[in-house]
Amino acid sequence: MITEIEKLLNIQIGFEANASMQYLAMACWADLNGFNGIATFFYTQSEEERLHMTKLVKFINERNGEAIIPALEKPKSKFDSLHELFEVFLKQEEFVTEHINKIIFECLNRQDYNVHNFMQWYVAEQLEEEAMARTLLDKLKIIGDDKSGHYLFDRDINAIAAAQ
Ligand code: OFO
Repeated sequence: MITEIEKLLNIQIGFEANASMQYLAMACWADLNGFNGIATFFYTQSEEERLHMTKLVKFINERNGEAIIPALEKPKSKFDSLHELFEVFLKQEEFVTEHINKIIFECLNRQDYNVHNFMQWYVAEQLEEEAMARTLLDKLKIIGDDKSGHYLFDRDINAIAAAQ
């Protein structure tokens, strides 16, 4: 594997790991604030990000590269509102998409079509996750400060996410 691409994939391992921890912290916040549906949603997101990380680790190692497991950043764990919680979700996904695009760009630049092919799975995944984060944030904007709206959002979030 081309060294520069391997470096970028290793950086991506860290981003996926940090996303997993961020969503775990968000699940905890939701749990503590009585939003059980939202907590379940973020526990699931956290697990998914961990799988994205592992997929990269295995891919690098299987191709004679060396996956490097990085230290984790401390995630944000306090949120002022549901709105802020989901804003962080969307920003996190946008950040990851940006780096994935960078990897794709470098793959094409350096003609590494194997990694390019592998990364298409991440491109599709990011499209889905960003769309979901935007939909959820849009719904919260409509709900505003309405407490019963928050109650229904919490009750229905996993169904909304599954329907995406
Ligand atoms: Fe790893 O899928 Fe989003 O961030």
